Amino acid sequence: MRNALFLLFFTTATAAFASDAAKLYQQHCAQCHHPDRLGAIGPALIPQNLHRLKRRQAIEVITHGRPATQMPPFGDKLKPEEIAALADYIFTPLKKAPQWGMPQMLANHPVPHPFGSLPDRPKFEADLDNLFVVVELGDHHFTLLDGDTFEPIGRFPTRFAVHGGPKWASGGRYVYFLSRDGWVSKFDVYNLTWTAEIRAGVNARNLAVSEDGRWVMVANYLPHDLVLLDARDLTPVRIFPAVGEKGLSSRVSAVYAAPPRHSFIAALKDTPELWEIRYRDGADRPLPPRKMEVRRLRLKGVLDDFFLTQDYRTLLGSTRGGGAQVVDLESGRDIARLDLPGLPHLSSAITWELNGRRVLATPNIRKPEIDVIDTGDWRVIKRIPTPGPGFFMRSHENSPYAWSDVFFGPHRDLMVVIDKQTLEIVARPKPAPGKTSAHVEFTKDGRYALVSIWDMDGAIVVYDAKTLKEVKRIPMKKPSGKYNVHNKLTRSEGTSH
Ligand code: DHE
Repeated sequence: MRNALFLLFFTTATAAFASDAAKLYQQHCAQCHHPDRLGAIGPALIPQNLHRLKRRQAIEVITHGRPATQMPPFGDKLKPEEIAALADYIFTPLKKAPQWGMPQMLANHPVPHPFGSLPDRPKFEADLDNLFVVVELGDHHFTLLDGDTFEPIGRFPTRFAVHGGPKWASGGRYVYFLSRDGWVSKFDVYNLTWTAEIRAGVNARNLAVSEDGRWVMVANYLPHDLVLLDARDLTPVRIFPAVGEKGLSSRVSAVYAAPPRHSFIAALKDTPELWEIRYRDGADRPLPPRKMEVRRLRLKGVLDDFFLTQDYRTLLGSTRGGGAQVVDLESGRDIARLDLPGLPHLSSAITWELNGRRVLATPNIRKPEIDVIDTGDWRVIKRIPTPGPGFFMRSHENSPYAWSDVFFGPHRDLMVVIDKQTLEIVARPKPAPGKTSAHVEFTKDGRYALVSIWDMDGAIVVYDAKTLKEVKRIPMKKPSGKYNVHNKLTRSEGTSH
């Protein structure tokens, strides 16, 4: 009886507490973060979008605000227990899955500069084939960097929490960005301005652009779908609900463009299927969106992350629970299994020639090793021990070295440089002792390697890729990835695609 009374009291108290938090939310947060917490000028406040934020950090942000953003402090308006209740509230799952279809997308689709309305000549002088986009997570900006002088051409605000590689397209004139909250933003490099945006989902994974510059495909966790956009002004043209063969609705792990196949390749996260969606037919004629069909490839296991070989005939995917599977994209068959412990970060893998064979190297985000695999017979030929697990790997056709970070663990301020022929670590640069260093990208000629110091008081450190000596340091706010237009558009073997 006492227990039942206590339970009744507890349940009633919790319900009252939750409803108080809901009221507080509507009063203080809804205007910027959306009445249903889906995000508006402020980010979405639902567990799916917050999983990199800890509860104590949420309390800190509500109390003190977020510098360099429009988030004000509430410490003088709300009591500590009200702030704690709000923090709990935003980590509470929504009662109903949010609706995000064509009407919602079209209501969130500003087009400040319609396609074709801006001049076709760049406003600045630089080698247009050696520009970098550098994402600065610290205050949600990106810098357009001249890859010859290493001088910034401009710095521009982005949506909150851009994730994944922004995609260069149309010979380097446009770049497409995606935020975790599902905002796709198109930047015109010639005119140094954003031309169109759309919110294509509530919680998005990544986007891909077709090689003809015609289509953008967005992979979403929430809702469960792929969204096809007209790349010119980001008008949504088709939604592909991510429903597996057995009727199970699924999140989409990621989508990539496969240029020689004229298709998008996507992996489903909750059912073992890979999808291929072609945008040109067998006679190489463009297909209208309604005729783009989903080709389903059945897999033995669900893929979290995957890598497409340089010829786009084969896919190597990491399987939940360890190991990796190799899929032949033509036949749709599993052709090999690999013993890769931990969680290889395959979207960051690179390849090169070694003794006449093409090898692939991947960092591992759970194990302190880099695995080198022969792509001819899919044998692991070397496991290179590293001072900690890594996130990103890079090289360049003109460089004898492959670089990886050591993103996790006590040695996160180190980088490792591997000789691509001996497979030995030959240097361990420490660009900023005590600060995480990560993510390398090379200039178009491979002469310089750029490393991010992942810190609010951070920088891009430029190394001579041959002597491994530092040549320049450009201050930036928590720079994450950087993307060289030439290396991306030529699909360099040393970078992600
Ligand atoms: Fe990423 C790329 C998934 C956490 C920074 N990350 C990608 C891609 C995928 C992915 C599928 C490829 C997208 C593309 O470029 O088209 N990332 C995941 C995860 O599943 C994971 C582990 C958990 C999650 O939160 O989703 C994850 N990623 C992170 C981070 O915590 C990082 C370090 C900081 C952040 O921005 O949130 C991070 N991911 C990046 C970066 C890239 C990326 C910088 C682009 C790499 C590149 O150079 O191509």
